[in-house]
Amino acid sequence: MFCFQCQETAKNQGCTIKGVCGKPEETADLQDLLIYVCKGISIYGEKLKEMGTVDRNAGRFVCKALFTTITNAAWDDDAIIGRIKEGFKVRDTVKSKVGAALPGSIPDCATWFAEDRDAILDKAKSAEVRITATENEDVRSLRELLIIGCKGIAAYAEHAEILGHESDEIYGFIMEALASTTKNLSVDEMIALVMKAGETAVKTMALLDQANTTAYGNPEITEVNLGVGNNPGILISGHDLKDMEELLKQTEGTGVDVYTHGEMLPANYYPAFKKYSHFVGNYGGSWWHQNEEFESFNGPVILTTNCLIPVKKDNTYLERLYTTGMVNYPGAKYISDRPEGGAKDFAPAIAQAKTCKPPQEIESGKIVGGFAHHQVLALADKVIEAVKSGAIKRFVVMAGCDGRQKARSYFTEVAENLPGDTVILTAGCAKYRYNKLPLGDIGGIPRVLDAGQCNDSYSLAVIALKLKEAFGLKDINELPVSYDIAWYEQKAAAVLLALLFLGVKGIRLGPTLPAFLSANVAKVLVDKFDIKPTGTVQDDIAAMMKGQ
Ligand code: FS2
Ligand code: SF4
Repeated sequence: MFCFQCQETAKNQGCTIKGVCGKPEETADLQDLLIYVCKGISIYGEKLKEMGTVDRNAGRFVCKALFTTITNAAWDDDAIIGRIKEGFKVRDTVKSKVGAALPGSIPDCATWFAEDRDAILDKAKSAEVRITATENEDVRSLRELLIIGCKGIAAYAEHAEILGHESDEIYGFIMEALASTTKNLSVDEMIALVMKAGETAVKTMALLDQANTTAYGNPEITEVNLGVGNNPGILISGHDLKDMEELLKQTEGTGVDVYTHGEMLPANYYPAFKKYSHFVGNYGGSWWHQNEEFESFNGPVILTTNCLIPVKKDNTYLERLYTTGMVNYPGAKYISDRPEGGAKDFAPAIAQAKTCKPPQEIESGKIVGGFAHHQVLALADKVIEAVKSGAIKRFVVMAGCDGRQKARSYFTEVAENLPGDTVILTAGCAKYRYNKLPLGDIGGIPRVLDAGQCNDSYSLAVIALKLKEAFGLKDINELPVSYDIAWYEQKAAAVLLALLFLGVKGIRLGPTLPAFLSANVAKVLVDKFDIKPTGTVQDDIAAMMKGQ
């Protein structure tokens, strides 16, 4: 195996024996093979696009497949093999639509086929399927930066599709991008595709924002309860709001309460969900605390997307662990896709919840969130006035992911030590490093404004663009906004590319720069966008306060 797609990769170089995340070699190889098959589909998909059609079914499949390979999502080899086999059928269909229009030599990824499990496992082990099959380090870096960005885009596109919002442009680009990694392109052509991935990431997050807010209303300022009630509960984690909707409907009146975990916290901010009295609040922190928190929750836990981490030997919650969508785990119960026009069936989890003890309280009190673009823009006059009067000197965007590494205490310390006239804009699970600190407010504006999930980083971009307009500035970089981004997995890479596409310069990225950036590719990003690694808390705060 060779995997370097997340921030915790071994020695910040690559996992080669087993993932630091716990991903076994065989699973990693199968995920690479799934990408390989998607490249084959994309070769035909790109040609079909040139002929004037984007095959939506292929676009949907490729998004699901890329999402499957995101860190901490799919752990069940049989499920990944099933998806590989499904990929052959999708490829055949797109190929038949292209007909004889594809001349020249076709790469192996577009023709290789196997029925047998062992043959699939053998192929997964072969060197040609691996990331390291691209020998030149810089070419590999640019290809993988593109694929990793596309994984994030694909996850967001999949969420939007579930809510009935799709875009041929997004599907078409993802296939163009995957197909490009089978060609010998110039460095400039590869960089152009990476930038186009940033543009597509913006469009995809906008589409998802539209999908979420059309279905569930605009997030609004909300106090979220951190304590527990006396009823048994179901804990729902991940990013899928449609699953949240269906679970709330199906649990209503059953005596079973619903709590969010991790990236599902922002569901508390949506009007369509707040109306349910059995939706009690949020339980626990970010994804990497789950071994303890799922244990003490006592009731069923449903993972709708990443991040799901391996169950430890002394954990007892596997028998009440449910997965759905792209997430799977050996021994956990899988909730199947919704039938056409129907809903997923959460009945087994609800029935099990009734036999469980109520959650054990691990904290109490409330936190405030719900500052997506619509809510912040409703407060625009107040915010602009606070900036003009000097009450707010600077905004610091601290969006992104949380993770296990000790060095991430940097983000808590930055939040604690930023001057009292600064406001932190956050989104994603990075927020758990500081969203429970008593940081106060500025004239009623909380000093931590949580826009929502990692995809809601889009909201932060909308807010920045509106502020630029309100202050009559030409360049987004003239705003009193600094970016101190925490990354972990591939959606954060898509968000980063989106910010670069929007012209944001001087982003600090930590706790380490991605291993998938070769020295030369990192240099291009530094020279072009002034990206820098996070440094010490004091130096970074001092520099940010000077607008550096
Ligand atoms: Fe956090 Fe994990 Fe949101 Fe990432 S829960 S690191 O997948 O997508 O952010
Ligand atoms: Fe390693 Fe991260 Fe890949 Fe897991 S996802 S194998 S930790 S690089």
